[in-house]
Order: sequence, then structure tokens, then C-alpha cells
Amino acid sequence: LSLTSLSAVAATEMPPLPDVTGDVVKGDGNDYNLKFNIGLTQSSAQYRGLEYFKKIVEQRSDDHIKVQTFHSAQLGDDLQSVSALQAGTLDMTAPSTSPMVSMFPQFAVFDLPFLFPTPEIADKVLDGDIGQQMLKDASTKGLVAIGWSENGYRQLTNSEHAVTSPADLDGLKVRTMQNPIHLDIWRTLGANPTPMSFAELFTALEQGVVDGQENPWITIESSKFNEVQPYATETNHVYTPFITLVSERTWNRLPESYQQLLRDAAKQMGDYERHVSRVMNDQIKQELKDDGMKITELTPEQVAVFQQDLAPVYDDWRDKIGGDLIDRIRAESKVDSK
Ligand code: TF8
Repeated sequence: LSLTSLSAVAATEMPPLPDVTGDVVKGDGNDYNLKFNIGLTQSSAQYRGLEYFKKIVEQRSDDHIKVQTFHSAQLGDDLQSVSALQAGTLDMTAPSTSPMVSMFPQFAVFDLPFLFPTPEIADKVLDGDIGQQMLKDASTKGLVAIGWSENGYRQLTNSEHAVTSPADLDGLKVRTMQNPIHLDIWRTLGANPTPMSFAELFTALEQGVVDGQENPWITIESSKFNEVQPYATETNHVYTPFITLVSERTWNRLPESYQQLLRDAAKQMGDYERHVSRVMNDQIKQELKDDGMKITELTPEQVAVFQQDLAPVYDDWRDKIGGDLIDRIRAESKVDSK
């Protein structure tokens, strides 16, 4: 995968998908149709990843598996899609981990503020023992978890004023994901958080039901939040993964060779999608600036104020999530900075 081939990535202009590597996989002679639905739009890195997944699976199954892609929550938002997988009415989805913490409490570790200082550390955690064990642990309750890609680092946007410190958040109505730690984060910072499905968010921002929201730059741009949110702050407060899920009912119908093909394709999608996401992230931030969005980049000292204020969130959640897991992730960061 070459970096130069991606240097032309822009919201409107995507590089060609990488070639598919690997031989054709023999199935059982049957044809399969997989419906794969995601929450973000066609111009997201997530959708780009989905297109690559489709290309790999169709090519390597010699078109015996057809992947039908759906974006923008066409077949439901994150939580509805997960329920549809459990019911067997949808085959695949890739939600943020955050709305799933009520099903899988350890996913809450991804909601802790500032736990993943760099994308490389996130990769080490997701692709290493911790992430791979989490995929196994989440392969229950009618779901099979087969890979990680990324939503990415979250940034705050709002309609009211520039935010440079927690004091600027006083009373600001911020939409959060349906997740208790996110509620805790924004309450602790002095904002007035409201959990809401992503599918309802644009309208809520447009109508002033909420003043702000937080999501990665790509999502801000691909969902056109910048059209109704003139201010942004580069907080990088949380790194959110996407988890690739298959309905267990679908999974059990597939021959083992095709199950392995889906695992391989999910891994390749994850590597590619994270790469596209990171390149697009920087370019889109610049595009948003050029388009007149007022983006506040925090100094390290200003970030430290947010971090200090959020320290109590760790005290509240450490035991519930598992202090050991948090410590193992922190240890990965230390190894990396040497
Ligand atoms: C959120 C998430 C979403 C994604 C996507 C819609 O804010 O960050 O952007 O989970 O599936 O709800």
C-alpha cells in the first residue's frame, strides 16, 4: 500500500482501490449474498473500506459471494444494525464500539479520554493480544466479531463560540453517543450532554436542539455538520474504533473457507481503512479551515487543562472497566515512546 497513491485523497476525489491479493477461495458451490450496512456516508473512509471489502470478497470467491453495501444508516443506525444482525435480517455492520458497551462492558475502555496518544498505539492495541481477545469475547450474543477499523480521534464542534478551555463549555448542549462514559466526560467538563443516535444528529444540530457534537473531521465533513457548526476545537479527546461484525446466523451458513475469507478481508479492510482515514483526516481538517470553519488548535498546555479536569472520569470507571486492561494499554504507550 503506497502512501503516494493516497496523497490525492480528498472528499470528492478518492484514489483507486488497492489490488486484491490472494488466490480464489473454493466454497461449497452455493452462492451467497451479504448485506453490509454502515452509519456513515458514501464520502467517508468507512465506506471506502467497505468498497475494498466488497472487492476482495467478490473477487476471491469468484463472485460466489456478493456483497451489497449500504451507507448513511440506510438499513438502520449502529444499534439497530447490531439488533438486525442478531435477528438475522442483516448480515454485516461496523458500528462504533461506544453504543455497544451495554452488551460488552470492556469496550468502554475505548471511551476513556486521552488513553490512546497516537494512532500507532491504537493499532498495537487493536491488532495485538488485547484487540484480538476482544474480538473473541464479542463473538457471542448472535454476533461474530472479525476485525477492527477506525472511526478515529474525536473533535468538538458547536454553533455558539470558540472553545479553548472547559470553562467555555458551561451549559453548552452537546450531543453524545449513547454511552455512559461520554455522558460523564461532558458533564464533568461542565457541558450539558444529551445522548442521541447519530442518525438524528444533523437535524438536531440544524434545529438547535443541541449546540454541539463531537466526531472525527471526516465525519464532520462527510455528514455536513460544518454547514451548521461554525466552530470546532481539535480536542482529540477519544479514539473510537469501528468493529466489523457478522450475524452468527449468516456465519453458520457459510463454509469454513468462506468464513476465513471474510476474516482475511476484514483484516485487509481494517488496514486500508485506517490508512485512508488518517490521510483524509489531515486533508479534511485543512479543507474545513479553507471553507471558513473556525478551528481552534489547542496548545499542549490547553490540552492539559482538559486532561486534568477529566482525571475523575478514570476514578469513576477504572473498577467497572478493569484496571488491569487500562494498565496494559498504558504500558503499550510507554514502550512506544522509548
Ligand atoms: C457517532 C459515531 C458515528 C458512527 C457511525 C454513524 O457519533 O461516531 O459517527 O458510529 O456509524 O455516533
